[in-house]
Amino acid sequence: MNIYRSTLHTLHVPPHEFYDGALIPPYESAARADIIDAALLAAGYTDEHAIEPVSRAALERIHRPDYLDYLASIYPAWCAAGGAIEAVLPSTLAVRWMQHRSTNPLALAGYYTFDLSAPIVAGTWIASLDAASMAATAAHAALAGTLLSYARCRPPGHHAGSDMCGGYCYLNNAALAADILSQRGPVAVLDIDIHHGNGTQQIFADRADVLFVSLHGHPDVCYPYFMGFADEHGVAAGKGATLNIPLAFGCDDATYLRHIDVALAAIRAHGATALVLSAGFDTYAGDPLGGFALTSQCYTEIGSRCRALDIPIVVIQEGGYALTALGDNVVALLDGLTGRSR
Ligand code: SP5
Ligand code: ZN
Repeated sequence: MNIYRSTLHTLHVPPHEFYDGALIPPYESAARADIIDAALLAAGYTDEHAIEPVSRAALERIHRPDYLDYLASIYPAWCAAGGAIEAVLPSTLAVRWMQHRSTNPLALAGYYTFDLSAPIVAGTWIASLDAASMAATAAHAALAGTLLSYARCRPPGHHAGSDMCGGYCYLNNAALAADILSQRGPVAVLDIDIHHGNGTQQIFADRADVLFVSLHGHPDVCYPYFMGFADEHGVAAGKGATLNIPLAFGCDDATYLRHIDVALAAIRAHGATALVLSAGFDTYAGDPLGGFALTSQCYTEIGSRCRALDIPIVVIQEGGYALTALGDNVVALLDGLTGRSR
């Protein structure tokens, strides 16, 4: 199994996030990556590979050029325009009937952001590019014959849409990997983060070749609230290539695995030639941003059922905030994917 990780993520240090109206320390922190790295090492998952910088052209296939320019340049522009030096975090968002695209940096931030949990600091762009590069490199390795890769992406990506950041996400690492893999034939994204992968769904909504399947907390009660319902099937040519499986809070291993089998049946029916596993671990029983009750063993079982697909798999790190268990849970998933028992 190829492992992709680096230390550039430490340049992305969000100072805070708004959580249901409260300004709190960010859940999505550099400590998460450190914990995962330590667990990978202790478990013997050490087959690290070099990361190739992702091309602008590859990014432009999933993100709008103006959004990429925004991410790359907004921090200094925001500060120069009088925004707080702590971070770019707009207090006015361009919603439904307010869509004028201003050139004022203070306004632009509200045009390209859908919530208050994706602050941009000086190093956010470099860190995001690095995470995207891991995903792209892993996808290229899969095209060249590597059966399994794990990209320890930070910041995560599945909430980032074609032109919006939010939910700790800026560039959509999983979508980038899936798009690269789609050169070879139909692919599937299986999103197991507890939060619906709204960005990934939006990016692929009109594509028939990329199946997006997600198991997540029911959006009536779970972030991101406005997307992820079972009646969203995709649009235009993509109709039928989106499958949302919203689940009630309290979901346990047995219930979850029953629905994983539904997801895997859809992936087989799609004829997927490769799988991108958008792997969040906030479904874990102890997760502060979760609401499900999965055990560590469940991740091993998810991994082993994905392995049975017998197609190349690229694992992309998404959420997971129960710090004491995060490392063990990542290793548990990888054990299932590699067929290793401990
Ligand atoms: C990548 C990822 O996992 N992003 C998640 C972003 C979640 N943002 C926090 C949403 C706050 C929801 N409030 C929960 C109320 C339950 N006490
Ligand atoms: Zn999540």
